Amino acid sequence: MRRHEGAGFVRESTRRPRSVLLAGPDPPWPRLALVTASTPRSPLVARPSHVRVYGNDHSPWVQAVLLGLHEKRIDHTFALAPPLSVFVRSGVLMPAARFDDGPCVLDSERILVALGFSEVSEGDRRALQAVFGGGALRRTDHAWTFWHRFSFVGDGDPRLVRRLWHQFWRAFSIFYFFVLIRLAGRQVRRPSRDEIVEQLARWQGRLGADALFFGGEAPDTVDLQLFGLVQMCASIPGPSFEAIRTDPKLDRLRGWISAMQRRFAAYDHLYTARAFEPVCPEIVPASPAERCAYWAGAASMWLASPVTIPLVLFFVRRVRRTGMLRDDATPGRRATSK
Ligand SMILES: N[C@@H](CCC(=O)N[C@@H](CS)C(=O)NCC(=O)O)C(=O)O
Repeated sequence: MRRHEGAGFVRESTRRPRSVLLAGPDPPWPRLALVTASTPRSPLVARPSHVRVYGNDHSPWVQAVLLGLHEKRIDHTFALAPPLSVFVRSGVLMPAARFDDGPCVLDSERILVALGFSEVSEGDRRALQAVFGGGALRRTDHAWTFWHRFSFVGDGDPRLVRRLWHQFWRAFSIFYFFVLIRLAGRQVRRPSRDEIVEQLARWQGRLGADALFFGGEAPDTVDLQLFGLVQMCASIPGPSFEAIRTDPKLDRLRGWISAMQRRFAAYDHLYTARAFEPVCPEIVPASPAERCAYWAGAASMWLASPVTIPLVLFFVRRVRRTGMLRDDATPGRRATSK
């Protein structure tokens, strides 16, 4: 089980805690929560006692949330398949997170802001999306590699039966992304290596002269999302990962990756563990039983394609029509309820 106990929360424990009744609209945690004093860059936040994250750790946005929870030492569990009520509302859209007994919240930035990290500027959001597009579009270049790499992702539920069910059912999300990327690949031009390097070089140019992180002395939302993107690229290595690893113009970016890797050396979802210094423990792969359940799910999704393809198209349209993929961090972002 991937579960992290909430000890040693250095960044916030050094501040004087202040008990405040939480007011204001739409908090992702129950009202009357205890909140802590915070810096001007991070709004008042509650410290949930437990967060349940739904998604797949190949997703950069799921990675960003898991990294944020790790950074804050917040107890959390990770499930590959959402509950049915969340699936009905938002399909496989990930990440979704449940703070204690509150409603499920969508969108990595929204979740990270609720955890006390900063909002991202519109320009940074677009630049992150550009890196995402460059990496994501190449993921299905080799169909077998795509399906096979996903088979190793483990589920965090303590009960075997639930883990097997999650593995079987999450095959729908892999099927969904396979169809979506293949369809998008027909409509969107793939960036060349030079364009990928240029996008990444712009990011490294943003690092302050002496700063270890984009957030300054500690990682902030942009660090978590960009490092999440690096993890996505490493999870199924393609041209973006090759550029990140080897391009001579990206030395500073690699320095930042190493700084992040040092900070997250004990993190459970590190796809770059062996690719960058310091070398870290590799991810524990799913058990053979879980992988069998995943492959049974994958076969079922293909066999049931007269049903599953229309279901994919239904959710692709629904997610876009209802604005669930919106990029801005202002109010109006969607949260699915229980
Ligand atoms: N802005 C969202 C983006 C989330 C997102 O794009 N998630 C992808 C997985 S990497 C997804 O679930 N996409 C479903 C879809 O595009 O329909 C966030 O930061 O959470």
